[in-house]
Amino acid sequence: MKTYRIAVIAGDGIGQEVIPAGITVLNIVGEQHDFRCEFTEFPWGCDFYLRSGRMLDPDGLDQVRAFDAIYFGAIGDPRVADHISARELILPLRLACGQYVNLRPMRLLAGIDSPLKGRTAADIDMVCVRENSEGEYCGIGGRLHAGTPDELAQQTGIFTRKGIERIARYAFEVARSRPRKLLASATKSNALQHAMVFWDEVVADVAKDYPDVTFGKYHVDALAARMVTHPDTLDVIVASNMFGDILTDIGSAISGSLGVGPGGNINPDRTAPSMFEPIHGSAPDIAGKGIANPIATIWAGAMMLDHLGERAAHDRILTAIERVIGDGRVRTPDLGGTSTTADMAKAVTAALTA
Ligand code: GGG
Repeated sequence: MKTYRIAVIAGDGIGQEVIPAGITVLNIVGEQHDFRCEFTEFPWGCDFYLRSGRMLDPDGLDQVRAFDAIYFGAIGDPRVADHISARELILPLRLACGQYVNLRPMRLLAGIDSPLKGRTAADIDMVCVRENSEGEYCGIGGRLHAGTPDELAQQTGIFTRKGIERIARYAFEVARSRPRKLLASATKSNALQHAMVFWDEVVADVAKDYPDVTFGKYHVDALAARMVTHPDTLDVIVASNMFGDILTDIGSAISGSLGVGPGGNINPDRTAPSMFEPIHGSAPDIAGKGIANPIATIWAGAMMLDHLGERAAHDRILTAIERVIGDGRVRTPDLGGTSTTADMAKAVTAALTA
């Protein structure tokens, strides 16, 4: 039987509640499709930081490189500054593992009400291909003259031809694989005359290799508005690190809840493990109540199986999610119901065997 070695980092807050739901689903679907996931849990996150002063083991990045994939929950805790929890765990993992693509489907599932009036599942079906290794989140910069009237901060974005070209090519391939074959590039070249003009030039060069894909570029502010006013005109979006981060929260919100949006941090060259996570954070306001929506995490687990070559198992999980959501009897509070995380996980596992 095929065995996949999965590093599990449940992380903080509701990450600790939704990851077990995802693991239950992965175990069941493994039995159904004749493979096994062997999970190794790492206790990294903010509690670990408060005990040790580090977000992960000193050799943590080397430890996870040995796995086939990483299943990640959420990060963030009010007791630890956000720039520590994100910058010292999730971002180094993405860089160390060459996960230069952040793939985020944004789909309104039938049965969920979008906050956009009159919109149904037929109107909202997008995927964002977010650049995940450089751009605005490269971490270069610094502060000077702390606490004085002359205090200053500088945060630099890095955009390389290699980085833009490879994310654009990946996005065009995703667009080519989808029925509508549309690609929108998020830019801001009217204001960012160096980085975003360069982005536009490189993306336009790559577009020449994809005459079958209908390509357009939008300033990111206009694109954000278009996602709300005309989501049906959008299919695949390619965006820089920060633009993609922001646009995908909009995409998830118009899909009914941040609790349903999955994400894959992909190393397309497969030289190191890819990492799969719900796009939501640790939600300290509901952590510990057992009411977090596990759908995003379960869906992220399905994306992980797809990446590992288990397409049929991925499809089975998606069908189960669609059944549960479509049926509407089990709903966590983010979707207007009163069900618990465990109720939702149980409903999905029941649907897997139905
Ligand atoms: N489940 C993912 C999570 O906890 N994300 C919080 C975060 O720090 N996100 C930053 C990013 O996706 O770049």
